[in-house]
Amino acid sequence: MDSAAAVLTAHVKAVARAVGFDQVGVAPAAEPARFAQFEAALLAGRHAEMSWLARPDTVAARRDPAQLLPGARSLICVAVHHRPTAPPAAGPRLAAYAQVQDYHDLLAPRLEALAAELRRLGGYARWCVDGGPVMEVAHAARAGLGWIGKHTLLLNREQGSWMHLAVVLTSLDLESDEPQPDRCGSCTRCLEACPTQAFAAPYVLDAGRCLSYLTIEHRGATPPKLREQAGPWAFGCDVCQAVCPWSRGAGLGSDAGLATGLAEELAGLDEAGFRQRYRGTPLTRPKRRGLLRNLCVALGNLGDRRAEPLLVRLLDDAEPLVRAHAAWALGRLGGGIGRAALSRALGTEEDAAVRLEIEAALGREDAAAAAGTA
Ligand code: B12
Ligand code: SF4
Ligand code: SF4
Repeated sequence: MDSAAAVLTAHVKAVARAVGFDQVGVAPAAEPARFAQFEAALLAGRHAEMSWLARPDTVAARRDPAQLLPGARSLICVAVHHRPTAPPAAGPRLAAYAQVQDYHDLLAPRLEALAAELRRLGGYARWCVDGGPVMEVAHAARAGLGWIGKHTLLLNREQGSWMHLAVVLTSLDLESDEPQPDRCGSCTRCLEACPTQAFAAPYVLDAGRCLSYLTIEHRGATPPKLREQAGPWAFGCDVCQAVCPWSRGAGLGSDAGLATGLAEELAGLDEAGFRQRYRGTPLTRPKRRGLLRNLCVALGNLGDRRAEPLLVRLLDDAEPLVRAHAAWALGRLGGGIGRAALSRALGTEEDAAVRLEIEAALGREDAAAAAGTA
């Protein structure tokens, strides 16, 4: 690479830092390393119901960045850090990143500013954050921002994996950075700590078992077999990141009290009111009904019977998905108020799936009573 390219690259990196990125590196606009594993994951159905990952046009774009920006030569990979700072509050848990402004909105103006500079320099530019068909983790690793951990996320020695990634594609010819060595070594902490055993192998995630998928992307009922394993997680999950030695003892994600009272508040809002109230935060992605579904599961798992009156109220919610999970949670809590409400609801409930949940919840209570634990 000539010195003109080196000067141009240094300038572009300085601009990236000036507009607010914590890290920046450059990778060639080429097929990401181990693309075959990505295709194998799709073939094995490890993307669960995220069919957009398997759409032929997006697979082609993930393989070849020039499909997104014809003439693309370089990828500018950027990261913003978001290490949690406070210990988690009691109650349902939200992933650390969900407690601040949606990172997509936070990053968009910075990415646009960087792209505008690239255009001013005579290149084409296009940016993506998260939703675009770009293998952000693989390219960021190639650009030297960190290495891919066994938990499939990008991490480095300074920040662990507490960062969000984005990519700016450009036709400018920039100097690529050197990748970092894999520093996972013989460690397997993230694989062992996963509450749902979602890792089929190191570097291989079975998304359909991951709580992040189940609480954010999945639209239907939480699979019954994974509900207890979901523990307190109501939106996303930080376990595999938090147990990593490179996270340097950061707490298991702070929720700054946001989740406390969230279920109460949601119970009193309709979908439109919810969207209005939580606009600009990531919490709107699963919609009100999905978030309440998750909160019911978390409240059931937390075992605090003070949640019973709220769950009884949710047995009357307009959404069958919410009623079904409120029934499950009441059955799991096993309290008298819940039992009476479940029996009442069985007399009026018309949705077949919800009836099944109520019957299962009452059955579980009978079993608990027989064992003397109710
Ligand atoms: C789909 C998706 C999900 C899915 C699936 C995740 C997954 N690991 O595949 C779900 C909903 C489960 C999810 C969850 C989370 N996600 Co997500 N997700 C994405 C998204 C949109 C696409 C990822 C993808 O293509 N997955 C498909 C799989 C098959 O691809 P892959 O694992 O990357 O494939 C590569 C590896 O398999 C690798 N490989 C295979 N074998 C080997 C062997 C070795 C030795 C190595 C090194 C590599 C390797 O090669 C493949 C090709 O390059 C990206 C954004 C993007 N556009 O890239 C964010 C992204 C990966 N997610 C992110 C985050 C933060 C999360 C969560 C932490 C959120 C949370 N707190 O709840 C969790 C973490 C769960 C986890 N352990 O991965 C960040 C990661 C930041 C970082 N530090 O890496 C991203 C980059 C979003 C962003 N812009 O910041 N996510
Ligand atoms: S985010 Fe949670 S559920 Fe998903 S792989 Fe990591 S530890 Fe497992
Ligand atoms: S917990 Fe261990 S294996 Fe997992 S990403 Fe961190 S260093 Fe790698």
